[in-house]
Order: sequence, then structure tokens, then C-alpha cells
Amino acid sequence: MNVTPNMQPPLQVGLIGTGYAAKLRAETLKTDPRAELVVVAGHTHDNTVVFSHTYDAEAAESWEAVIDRPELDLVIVATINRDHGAIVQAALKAGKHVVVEYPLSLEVAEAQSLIALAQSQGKLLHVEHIELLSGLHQAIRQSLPTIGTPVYARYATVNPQHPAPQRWTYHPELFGFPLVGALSRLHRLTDLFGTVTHVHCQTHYWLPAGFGAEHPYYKGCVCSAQLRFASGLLAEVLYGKGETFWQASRTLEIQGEHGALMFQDDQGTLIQGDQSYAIDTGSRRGMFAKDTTMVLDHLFNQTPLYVTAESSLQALRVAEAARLSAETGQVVEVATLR
Ligand code: NAP
Ligand code: BLA
Repeated sequence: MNVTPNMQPPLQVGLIGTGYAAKLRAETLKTDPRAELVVVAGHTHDNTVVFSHTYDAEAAESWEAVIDRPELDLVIVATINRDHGAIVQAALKAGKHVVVEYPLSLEVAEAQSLIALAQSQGKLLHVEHIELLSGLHQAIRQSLPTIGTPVYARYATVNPQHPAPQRWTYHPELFGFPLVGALSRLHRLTDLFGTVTHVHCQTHYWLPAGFGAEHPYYKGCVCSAQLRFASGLLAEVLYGKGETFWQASRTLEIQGEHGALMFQDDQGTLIQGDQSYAIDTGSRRGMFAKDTTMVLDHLFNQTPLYVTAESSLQALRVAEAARLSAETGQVVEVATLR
């Protein structure tokens, strides 16, 4: 991606979102002299006012009002998933560089057209994928060659919540299809193992009595997908959350021709023959700060980023194949999705 050279610091930044991701973005921007957080737009007025006051920025009435600010160089989109596509499009059209938390869009076609738009505008479109920056991912990458050709992977993330919160992450339209909203689960695997050719997927949602426009939050969901990779590797992905689960789990298992890798929470183990070795997985914290700093390094010094929007789009295609499979009960060939 070509990025405008000789940009003068401090970069003028607008932020959309006031939640967890937005807070970590703002904290890094405040401590980096190359950036200035100018304006913030949120959802509920009070939260937006408190947030902008905390970070000494202006509070805008709407995300549109942020995009309209001519002095901004960069817009960071850290709000609910449903709105990502529309905000990214408006920001790119207004000639801004854009950082967006995954997913880029809920729709493959829209994500594709946004990547083309960024290219034609000559602007950066960076889709955050912090799962790749974690110590766990670095540890997997380093250990993978020791187990020979990987043949099978299983990745389960289950998050029981009692009661399930009535938040956007339990709202079908605001979060999107489970593996679209939680795209990092698929992206971690596509980053490690390459192209997925076929997907089979089943989902189930537990709905409260009276679920509908007035009460749009589910109580729990489970999404179970089988992926066939071009390499021949088979992977199973389990994503579950809510009141219907009682045991949290975060497990990644990779079986290869010469050994296996097992990660459970922050514990990693390499198994070779009858030997097993502990693997250090480092910290899960500090990833948004790292992402933000890498974006500033990229914009000012043209240093490479750790992920491309195209690789995020490729994972989104797999997620869309999973959605279609869950809807139709059929195995879906990823290449048929344009
Ligand atoms: P969050 O803490 O729940 O914050 C959500 C933001 O969206 C808040 O500003 C909230 O404002 C606003 N919002 C809530 N409901 C809304 C609605 N109905 N309409 C419009 N705005 C609404 O979420 P988050 O974890 O920061 O996630 C933000 C983005 O980052 C998501 O795309 C997520 O996938 C991505 N992400 C997050 C993480 C993470 O570690 N948290 C990691 C990777 C990617 P109010 O509070 O005023 O309602
Ligand atoms: C990912 N975390 C996410 C996402 C959301 C949240 C919406 C994106 C969707 C997804 O991939 O599931 C929200 N995570 C939360 C909330 C809590 C939480 C509300 O843990 C409440 C405690 N994120 C945090 C906190 C950590 C955290 C406190 O909010 C703890 C270190 C880490 N969240 C984290 C990471 C990811 C993520 C590392 C990337 C997912 C991945 O690694 O695959």
C-alpha cells in the first residue's frame, strides 16, 4: 500500500467508539508525540463526554461529524461491528487513513470494495488483528516447524456468562454471524495454515421468551465449524458464549506428522514422542498499544505492518462460507464466494 510520504507530526486523529478497544487506542495516542487525538464520537452521550474529557479531546455528536473534520489525517473505527463498513467507506471517501478493529465489514462484497477504495484513494486501510500480535501466536509460529506437516487443528473458545449481558455482542445484527464478529478465531488459523477450501458449520442460538425487535439479545450461542485447508489439514473451530455454558475454555491443539502442540489458556506444551516441553506464551496484554504504534511507524517511516486487509478479507470469506453452511446445511466451497 502506498502511503502519503512526508506527513508532518503530530498526526491528527479522530476516534469512533468509547469502549475497551477505543480506550486502549486513546491511551497510546496520548503517550505518542507523533499523534494527537482531536475528536471522539460515541454512542450514549454521557459516555462520550466522559471519554473525551478523560483524553482531552473534543466530543462529536456523531461519527459523521468526525469524518467531516477536514484537518484529520487518520480515523480509528472502534465501535460495534454493524457500523464498521459504512464508517470506513465515509472516512476513505473523505481522504482519511483508516484503522478499523476486526471485522472490516459484516459483508464480503463490502469488505472487498473498501479495499479497492483505499487503493484508489492511496490511503492506508489497516484492519486490526491483535490475535496475531500475541505471545501465543508468536510461540505457535516458532514451534510449528518442530511438529512437521500439521494434519489436524482444534481451536475452542468458550465464554460462559451468567446472566448473558444485554450488550451488542449478544445482538445478531450488531455483532454479526458469530465467526464474523469473532473473526480472529478463523484468521489465526488462516494465518498459520493458509487457504481454506471447504467449510461445514452448525450454529444454535438460545433465545429468551419474547425475543424480537423489543428484546433483541440472545442468551447464548454455539458455533461449530469444520474447515478443510488446501494443504489437506482439517480444523475444527468451536465458539460459544453465554448462559448455556458452564466451563470456560481457550484451547488450541495442533497435531503434526512429528509431534503436537497444545495450548490451554496461557499454558503451552510441545509433545514429541514420549517427551513434552513447556512453551512460554508471554502476555496477552498490550496488543492494542503495539498495533497503534506499528500504524504510526508505518505512516511515518513506511515500516511494514503485521497484517494486510486482504488477509482479513480472506478470513471473512471463510466466515461467510460458515454462515452459508449453517443456513443451508451444506458444505460450502470458499472459492465460490466472490
Ligand atoms: P465495547 O467495549 O462494548 O464498546 C462498544 C462501543 O460501541 C462503545 O463506544 C459503545 O458506546 C458503542 N455502542 C454500544 N452499543 C451500540 C449501538 N447499539 N449503536 C452504536 N454504538 C454502540 O466494545 P469493544 O470491545 O471496544 O469492541 C469494539 C470493536 O473492537 C469491535 O468491533 C470488536 O470486534 C473490536 N475488537 C475488540 C477487542 C477487545 O479486546 N475488546 C479485540 C479485537 C477487536 P456506549 O458504551 O455508550 O453504548
Ligand atoms: C477480543 N474481546 C474481543 C472482542 C470483543 C471482546 C468484543 C472481539 C470479538 C471476539 O473476538 O470475540 C470483548 N473481552 C471483551 C470483554 C471482556 C473481554 C467485554 O475479556 C471483558 C472482560 N479483551 C478485554 C480484556 C482482555 C481482552 C479485559 O476486553 C484481557 C486481556 C483480550 N479480547 C482480548 C483479545 C482478543 C479479544 C486478546 C482477541 C481475540 C483473539 O485473541 O482471538
